[in-house]
Amino acid sequence: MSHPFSFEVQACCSQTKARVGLFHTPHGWVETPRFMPVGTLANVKTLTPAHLKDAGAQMVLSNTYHLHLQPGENIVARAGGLHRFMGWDGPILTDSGGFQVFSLSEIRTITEDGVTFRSPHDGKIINFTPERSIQIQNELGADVIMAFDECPPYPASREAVLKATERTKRWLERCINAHQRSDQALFAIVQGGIYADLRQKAAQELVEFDLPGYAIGGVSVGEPVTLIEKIVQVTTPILPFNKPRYLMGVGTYREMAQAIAAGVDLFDCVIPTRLARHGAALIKGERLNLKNAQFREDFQPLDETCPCYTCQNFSRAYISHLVRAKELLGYTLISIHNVTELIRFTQRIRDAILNHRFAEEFQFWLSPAPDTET
Ligand code: PRF
Ligand code: ZN
Repeated sequence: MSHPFSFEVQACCSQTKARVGLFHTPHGWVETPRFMPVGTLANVKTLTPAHLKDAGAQMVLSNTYHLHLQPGENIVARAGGLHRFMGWDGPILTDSGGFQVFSLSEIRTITEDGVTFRSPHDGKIINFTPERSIQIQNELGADVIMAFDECPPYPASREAVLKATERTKRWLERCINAHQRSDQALFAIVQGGIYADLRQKAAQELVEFDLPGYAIGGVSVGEPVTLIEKIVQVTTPILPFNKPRYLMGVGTYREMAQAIAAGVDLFDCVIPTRLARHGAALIKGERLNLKNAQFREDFQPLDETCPCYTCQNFSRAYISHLVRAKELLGYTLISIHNVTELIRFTQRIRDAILNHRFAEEFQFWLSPAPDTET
């Protein structure tokens, strides 16, 4: 396994910085730009790997924090690694755990060494350090593993963000030293909050480490969407052209289109599966709440232009019935559609870039955003 990872830019848009790429991993390639569904606990909620393949998923995400708490990385390793354990033979990416500790556990302390928190299951004290996160991710065995970073909250002072950004760089060095497996690509994460100069400084410093990929973290944490767009635009020009770029936790139509125009390749978000569990379907950028009375006798598919299994076989009336009755199949059917829809959106952008029509076809999403909170 001499060069298990490579990234080729295959085409570029002439009016924006958008590009089409192919990312090779030990478990196959990923065509970019692309949306990655989130499988927090080694499953994308309510979907089987067969559903994910049909939806066009190429790479899926999972989480170090959740898998460490249950079932534990030792069980996953004994199963033969995450791919075998979850029955997904395509590329997998694991997030490093720090962000999930900050956003999900109540009691936590951050020091230079790492993060200490209480297990929400049994109250046991758990310590995550850069070394520990990498060791767990080495045991889980995903194709792409993420550096252990500190994501400052929004809003946060410049001083606080500067501190978190500098610590993230020191933690990256520790991650690189701890990383043991050449068949896993370690991606760095650029922090820096809403401060353009801190973002650029962080990006410049992290690029020095010459890693196989770079992520933009610390966005979509409550700031106005116009700031997300600005942060992405000032960061991407500093990242290496010939390495994949991943915008963490972003998966709305507008933010993905804008970020792709700035040169981002990969996205993930829980939106499609979370909305599905609330009975909401994504249709051409809008959200349809299937619990609304108007759908009880609506015998059309969710989206007549969608090729997904749900839209080919079932009506809004049927899905509305399932969701009202809290039948589990309802959540599966909407998740199939929503995940397909977001992957198709990024696939349509990919095709448009290849056909030199991205800026025209996606003008609607590329125009300035209304000033709303994320
Ligand atoms: N860091 C990590 N994971 C993340 C984020 C981050 O900043 C975000 C922010 N949107 C989502 N997931 N490690
Ligand atoms: Zn559909």
